[in-house]
Amino acid sequence: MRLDVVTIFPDYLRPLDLSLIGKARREGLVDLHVHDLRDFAHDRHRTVDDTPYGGGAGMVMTPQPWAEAMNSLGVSGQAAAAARPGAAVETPAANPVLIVPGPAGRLLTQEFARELAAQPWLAFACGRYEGIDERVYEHAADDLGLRVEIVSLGDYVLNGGEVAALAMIEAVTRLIPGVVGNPASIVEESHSDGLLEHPLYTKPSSWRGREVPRVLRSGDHARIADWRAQAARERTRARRPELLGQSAVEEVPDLELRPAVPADAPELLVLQRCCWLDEGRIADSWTIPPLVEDLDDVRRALARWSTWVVRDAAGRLVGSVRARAHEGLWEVGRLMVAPDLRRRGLGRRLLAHAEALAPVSVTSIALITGAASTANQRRYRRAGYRPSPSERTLLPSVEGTVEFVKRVAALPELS
Ligand code: 5OB
Repeated sequence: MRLDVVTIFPDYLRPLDLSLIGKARREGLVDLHVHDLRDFAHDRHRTVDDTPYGGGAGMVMTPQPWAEAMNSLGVSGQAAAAARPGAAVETPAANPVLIVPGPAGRLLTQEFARELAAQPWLAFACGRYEGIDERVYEHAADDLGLRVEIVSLGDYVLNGGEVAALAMIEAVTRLIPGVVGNPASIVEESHSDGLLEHPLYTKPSSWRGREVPRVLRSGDHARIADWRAQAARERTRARRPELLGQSAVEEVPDLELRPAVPADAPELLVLQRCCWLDEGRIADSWTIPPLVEDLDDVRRALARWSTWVVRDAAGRLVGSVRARAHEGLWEVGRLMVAPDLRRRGLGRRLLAHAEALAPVSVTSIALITGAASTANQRRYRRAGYRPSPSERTLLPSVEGTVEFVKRVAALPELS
């Protein structure tokens, strides 16, 4: 990824030479350039600001040095044509996304950071004083064809964009493959599923009279995953209750979960086509089974799998999951939730329901998901699943998918 930062304080960006990002730069994963805005001011005092039209306190950054700085980055002029209405919406790869840190911008979230991490080129314009002349943004968007994003770190004021740009560059670059050594540590952290992270413990198990929770020493990975999920919810409720409205896990209205019957088949077909459309787009494949099956296929599957459906209070079929015993393991599949009821924990509940109905002798629960479906893979990891090594999968392999497995303790048969 190429990164450019334009600032009147290039020294503020020095920390980027250190640590993880410095290493990523040396390894060629990040190509970072810091530019001094004053190099593009031509008067004796290298002036970059002036008083605001309409009056008011403070100073405003003048447009000319910004235009020249952007020009020096090699932003290609002909891209403007591509940005006109009706043309492609995406910034052409030859141009950067222009990020202007500012408290009046769009909030930087983990989801937004992921989107930015997929860009080949980001240019940061760090403002000082009261802000930058509005025509700089218009020029960048209309004349240069750039996607312009004003981005805020949160509802507080800083003296300038530099510290915010540092935070944004760290949040984004650590998501570039290879920058952080262990990809699992990216998946399993705060905010990756919209909740705060559960508490962490390390040795010693007893310290100044304080014990590590017993369950974490039990070796029972299913119980540990449940405990951590519960602790994450409690912590989120206490510290960031507003996140629960978006991600949350208990605030599903009364929904009835029951075994599917043959009469559910048409609605299941509609829901699966709706739900797997995104998968088709991610995988760029329109031949995946849930998309191409017809009504008879769905009816036949109901006879071969244990399937459960959820209906809302009005009777609409809004979720489903299925499972079957397959050579000593429990295979779970077709986990789906209607688009308007996502991020409320319904999928998690459906999955837990399918898991709870595994035969007592089962020690592994297996499922497949799209090889490129990172959001789904994150959910399964959160639920205690891990990818199977590709040479040791338990289920028949399906092109374009990866297998995830969760080990569960075999229960003693009741006698
Ligand atoms: N406050 N995010 C929150 C910010 C901010 C101030 C900034 C830039 C980003 O510059 C003044």
